[in-house]
This record gives sequence, C-alpha cells and structure tokens, in this order.
Amino acid sequence: MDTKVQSALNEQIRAELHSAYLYLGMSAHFSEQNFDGFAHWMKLQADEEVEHAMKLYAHVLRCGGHVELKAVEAPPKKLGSPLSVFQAALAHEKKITGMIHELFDLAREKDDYATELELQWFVNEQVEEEENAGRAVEQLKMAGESTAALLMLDHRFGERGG
Ligand code: OFO
Repeated sequence: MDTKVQSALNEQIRAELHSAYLYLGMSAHFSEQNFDGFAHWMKLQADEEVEHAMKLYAHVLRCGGHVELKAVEAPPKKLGSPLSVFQAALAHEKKITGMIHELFDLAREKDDYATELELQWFVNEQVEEEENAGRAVEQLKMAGESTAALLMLDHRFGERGG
C-alpha cells in the first residue's frame, strides 16, 4: 500500500473514532437533559462511527498495510441547546465529507483501485450523514422555543432504528 494512502487512511480511522467520541458526548449531554430520544439518536450515530472506523481498519489490514492508531481528542466539555448540538453535528459531517473526498482523490492519484472502491461506500454514506443531520437541524429550527414541539421531536428521534 502506498505510504501516503496508508497514512491518510490511518488519519481517517482517527477521524471516525473522533466522530464516535463527539456523538457519544452529545448523547450523554442529551441524557443529562432528559432528552432521551435525542440521546438515543446520537448513541446510534456514535455506534455507526465506530463501524466506519472498523471498516477502514479492516481495509488497511486486508491490503497488507499497517494500522497506526492515533490519539483521539476529547469532545467539547459544554454543549448547548438541541439545535446548536445538531448544527455542530452537521458542520462536523461536512468536514468529514471533505476529508473523504480528499482521500478519494489521493487513492485515484496513486492508482489504488481497491481503496477507491472502498471509499465509494463512504462517499455515499456521507450524503446520508449530511442529509440526516441537515433534516434534524431544519426540524429543530421549526420547533423553535416551543417545549411541546421539542418534546415531540425528541420522541420521534427516539424511534430511529439502527
Ligand atoms: Fe463516519 O460518518 Fe459521520 O463522521
């Protein structure tokens, strides 16, 4: 495996685990605020991020590369309203999309067809990730300051399946 591709994949493994940590922190924040539905949504999101990291981890090993696990930074200590938390999640997903696209470009440049194919799944996944977080932001904007609307959304988000 090309060393540049390998190091970018290892960096992406770190970024996916950081996403998991970020969403787990958001889930805890919502649990503490008694928003159990938002907490459930974020916990499932955190679980998905670990799966993303493990998908890349397996890919590096299958291609004979070296997995280098890096330090994962802590998530923010303080979080705000549901709207601000989901806005932060959307901004984070946009950043991750940019990283996946750069990684895709690099795999192409290095003629690493296997990595390019592996990354196609991630390109699609990021469309879904931005769509889900974006929808949540729009719905929370509509709820505004209404406690009844927020509780209704909390209930709805609690129905998210794995
Ligand atoms: Fe792994 O998709 Fe979000 O970060």
